[in-house]
Amino acid sequence: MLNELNQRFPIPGLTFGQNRNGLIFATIHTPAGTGELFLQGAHVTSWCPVGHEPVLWLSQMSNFEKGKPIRGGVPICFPWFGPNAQDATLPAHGFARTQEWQFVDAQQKEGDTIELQLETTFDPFLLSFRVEFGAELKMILKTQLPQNAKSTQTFEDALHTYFSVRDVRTISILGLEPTSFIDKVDRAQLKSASNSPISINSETDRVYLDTLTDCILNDAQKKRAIRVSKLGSASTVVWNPWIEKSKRMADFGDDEWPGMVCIETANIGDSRIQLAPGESHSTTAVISVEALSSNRNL
Ligand code: TA6
Repeated sequence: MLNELNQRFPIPGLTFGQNRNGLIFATIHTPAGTGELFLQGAHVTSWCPVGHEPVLWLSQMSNFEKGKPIRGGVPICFPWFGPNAQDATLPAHGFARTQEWQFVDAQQKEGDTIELQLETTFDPFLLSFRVEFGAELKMILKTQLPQNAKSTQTFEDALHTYFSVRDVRTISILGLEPTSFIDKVDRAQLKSASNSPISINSETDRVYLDTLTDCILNDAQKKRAIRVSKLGSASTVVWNPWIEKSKRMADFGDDEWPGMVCIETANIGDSRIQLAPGESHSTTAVISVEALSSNRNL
């Protein structure tokens, strides 16, 4: 499989490898930066544009085994978000992040960008995932319902992006000030807009509703701002597990919580997507990084 992939996609800067548990991954190394993606779950596990520190966070305790979710990077949540509403025994965030995908294409694009395209099926849906590793990280999750499908179908999706921060207690997240949210740490209560940037000083698990806006993760200690732009997504989730929840996750180090925050590009709950036979939907996230000078106003 490895040789076939390396022969099929002879692109400078793109190599395929296999970890000790047999998981296939693609490594990208170009003048624009580096990246990595695991075939299982079409899971982006790292992205580092040249001149910056790694942008995505990955737990030191993550599993990298067949059928187990990777903790960090960009898990793809599909066809539901969180626990399954009908059957609690089903995997949280659905099956897409743990099932086998297929590499279908790899392209060199302008600006030293490499684009990978992967596909999988989750009956009755066809899923394709395009990711561009370059000066920006662009991810497009396209869900199609074939013309011969028997009926209209609905699904939730999320690009559950984990960002690396110096200290989550000192960051701020701009862009969601005017947006109401479901507070999953407080009995899933609907709460009105805070009208101020988000700061994190306890367990935070919020689903922001009906928002199409960019978010900016302002990390003064890393002297950078990360912009999360999106298309085809009406929900944004902000999550940090803080102390106690981190201890309850075996694949999350007890002392890792200060180094990460999730800003997730999603369609959840009332914003779930409905497709008629023959229709498709794309959820897109574009991540970019800019250096923060000390006196820069965002
Ligand atoms: O996106 C936030 C969230 O839904 C949290 O409630 C937490 O469960 C997180 O996802 C991680 O979920 P996972 O199934 O990957 O442990």
